[in-house]
Amino acid sequence: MAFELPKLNYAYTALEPHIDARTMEIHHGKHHQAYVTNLNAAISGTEMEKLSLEQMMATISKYPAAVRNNGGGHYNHSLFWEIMSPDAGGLPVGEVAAAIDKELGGFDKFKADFIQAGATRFGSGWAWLCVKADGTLCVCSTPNQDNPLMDLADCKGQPILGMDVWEHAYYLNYQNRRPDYMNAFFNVINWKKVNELYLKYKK
Ligand code: MN3
Repeated sequence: MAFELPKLNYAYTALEPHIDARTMEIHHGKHHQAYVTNLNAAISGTEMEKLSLEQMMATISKYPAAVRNNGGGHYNHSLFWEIMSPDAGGLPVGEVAAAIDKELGGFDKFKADFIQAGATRFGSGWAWLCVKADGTLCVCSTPNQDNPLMDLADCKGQPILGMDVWEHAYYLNYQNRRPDYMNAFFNVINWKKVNELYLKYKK
């Protein structure tokens, strides 16, 4: 079964002024669509067609670079659209808020560490908040379209929040100012959704 570009739950304009409509339109309609198209082309007619995206990530070291890059791109962006919302921002809610306080030193420390993870990712990549195998939270980053579900990743876990720090995520509005974009991203984080994912994946 071929993978498909997921629809957004909000309009391209909905995250303004933090993320502008033109960036959203190109990011979703062009970049993410290209990952989906290229992933489908890479797995067409192979055994990989039978795998779920999660199964593919877990054994990604066995597969060609096109599957790693485009499969990761499809997984990462699908999560990214879900954990943003126009009526969002503010502080974490629910059980994930308590876990951030207990395990990551509180919201301010988490935010600083998360932004630091994005800022120190040279070139392109992602910053993550993950649930580790032992059920605790961690902050880390991965290069390119890798993610912590991949068997070859340096940091492993189930991502429940991801921030895209590729230039295509912010360049039209913020040019080279990645820190400004990362701070603005905190105004659109859908903490209700992040908490749902935390409850789903925490052991
Ligand atoms: Mn992107």
